Order: sequence, then C-alpha cells, then structure tokens
Amino acid sequence: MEAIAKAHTNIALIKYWGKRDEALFLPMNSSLSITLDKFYTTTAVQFCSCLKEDVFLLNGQLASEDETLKISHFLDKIRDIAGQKLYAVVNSVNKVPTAAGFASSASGYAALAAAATKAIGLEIDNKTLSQIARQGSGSACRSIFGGYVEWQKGEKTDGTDSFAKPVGNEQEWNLSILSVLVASKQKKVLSREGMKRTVETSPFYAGWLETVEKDLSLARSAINEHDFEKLGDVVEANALKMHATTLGANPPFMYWQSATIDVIEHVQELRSKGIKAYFTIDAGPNVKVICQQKDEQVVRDLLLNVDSVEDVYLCHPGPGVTYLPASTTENGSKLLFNRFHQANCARTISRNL
Ligand code: 2P0
Repeated sequence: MEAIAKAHTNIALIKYWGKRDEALFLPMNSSLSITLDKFYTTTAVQFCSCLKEDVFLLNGQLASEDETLKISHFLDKIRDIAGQKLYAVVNSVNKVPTAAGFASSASGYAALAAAATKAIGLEIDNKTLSQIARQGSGSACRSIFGGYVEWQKGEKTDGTDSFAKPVGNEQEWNLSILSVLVASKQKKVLSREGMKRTVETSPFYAGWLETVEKDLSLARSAINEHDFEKLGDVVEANALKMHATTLGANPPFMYWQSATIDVIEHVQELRSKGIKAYFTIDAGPNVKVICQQKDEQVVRDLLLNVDSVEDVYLCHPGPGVTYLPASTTENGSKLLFNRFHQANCARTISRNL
C-alpha cells in the first residue's frame, strides 16, 4: 500500500482570507490562483500493519512530534473515509524555499492527500481529492489542479460544495510570475492566526467580503479574455484590500516590511515606463510580480537590481497533481520504509485508531 505524488505550490491572484468553519477549513470567500511550475513537494506514503504509529520524514529528517501529529490528524480523516486503521510512513521532500518564507503548506497537503488516498486504495476524482486536501490547509485544495484554479467557497455546512476547479478551459495563457525574495525579518503572525484575528476583530473585514466576489468575477473574465491589464489591476487591488484588513485588526498587524514597499514602488515605476507588471503579496513580506512572458527578463533584471531584493525566482503556470512510480528515488521511500519497518524504531504515541 504505497503511492508517491507530486504537487506544486500556487499563488493566489484573488486571496483566500478568513474561515467560516475552522475545523473543516471552509472559507469566507472564494479565491483564484495560478499553480506554479517551479516549486513543488513530492510525498511518498506507505501504510502497513507493522507500524505502531505514523512516521513523518520531512526533507530526509524525522519531523518533530508536533509536525507528526498534524500529519497524523490529517491521515485520520483519510483513514476514516477508507475505513482503515493502518499507520503510515510519510516521506516528504519540499522543493520550495521554505526558509525564504515561500509557503509549502499548499503543495505539502496536496501531495500528501494524493499519495495517502491512493496508497490506502481510495478511488476518487480530483474534486473529492481537492475537498480532502482543503482539510489539511485551505490553499492546498487549489494545488490539486494545474494552471488557473478557482476555489469555490460553497455554502453547505458539511463542506461538500467547497472545492477547487480549473478556470474555464484555460491551459494556454502562459503568464510569468516572479517570486521576489526580500531581505526579511522573522514573520510574526502566521496566516492561520492572522486571518482568524482579522475576521473576528477588523472593521475592514466587512469591506473585504463586500467586494471580493466582484474582484473574482473580474479576474475570471480577464483570464478567459486574456486581458492582462484587467487581470493585473484587480490582482493588485485585491491584495491591497486583504492587507488593509490586517491594519484594522485588534491587535493590528502588517505583513509588509520596508523591502516590500521598495518592490511595490519599483513595480509602479516599471508601469510608468510602459512595462506592464503588477504585484501581489501573501501573508509575509515577499512580493510576487506578474507580467507577460515577453517582459519577464527585463522585469527580473530590474528587480534583481533593487538593494533589498535577495533573489527573484521566475515561474510559469504549472501542472496539477501527478503520481510517480513507486521506484522513484527522490524520496527513497522503499529504503526509508524498510528502515522503519525493520528497526521498528518508531516512537510510540498512545493513540487508539
Ligand atoms: C491565499 N493565503 O489565498 C491566501 C492569501 C495567505 C494569503 O492561503 O489555515 O496556509 O492552512 O487554511 O492556506 C495561506 O493560508 O491557511 C493562504 P490554512 P493557508 O493563498
């Protein structure tokens, strides 16, 4: 019972910001993203009756007890659906610069959901897989699909209508996304905590909810029409509105640092020179800049020249979840599994499945 899956990160053009149900990861608003080609997670999962607990290896190291428990709770949801009580070895390799503040929870939970459901023998479609991935991390549901993806928030309390789907039939529009790493200090408010505090305390959150559906509809039509300026305008406006809600929270907080504003100003300067580039920012100081492919080198070169910029990663729309042959060596899953199987060295967490 082993499977290996690969999933890519995604960048939100219209942001997911706020939950209506924290246990089921149901969002307050729908969101829209591009799956990126450059950053991904590969995860191997093997269930076996010989294991006394779940084992989680991250980038070749045994993960902490806290990290392992999070993975275990997520696997519990999959075990419940499958009616199985077996523990698993999860072996995950992140090709995401996490230390640089680029989030890996989307690709991480998308790959884990795909590998675990396959390894346990569930035959499900990508819509259902997206619903399962959502319950590990909201944005993970969008990483099941490639290209431009919309997560429809749904209305039902059980979450069965809250899942991601590709936007129209759009596969072809090959925009460029530059992930700009700025010289950053430690991030203080995690996105999960930040969105909760904003929903509960920010008077500006109502304004966010009032306008986000309109932003989404503009973005959807811009993608279908390949209207880059229309897309860029709404992407920037939506990001600024999301960040404005944090300033009204109690206590207030902001994800931007001086370097963030530096990059914003350089993008605006590019536009004043006629080069169409637009920024968006997630729950951290780094900036993502979208532009058309014909401009990607000039935009990248200019950003690399900004003093506070440490690196610029050039990305394009990437694929959805794929499954890899069990012999794939990147994870060395067989070897690792055998190690845990034979040595029977797993720490025991007394939980009754
Ligand atoms: C997004 N972010 O749409 C938004 C924009 C951050 C800002 O999704 O609590 O890691 O695990 O559901 O998905 C980051 O939040 O949060 C996020 P959880 P997640 O990409």
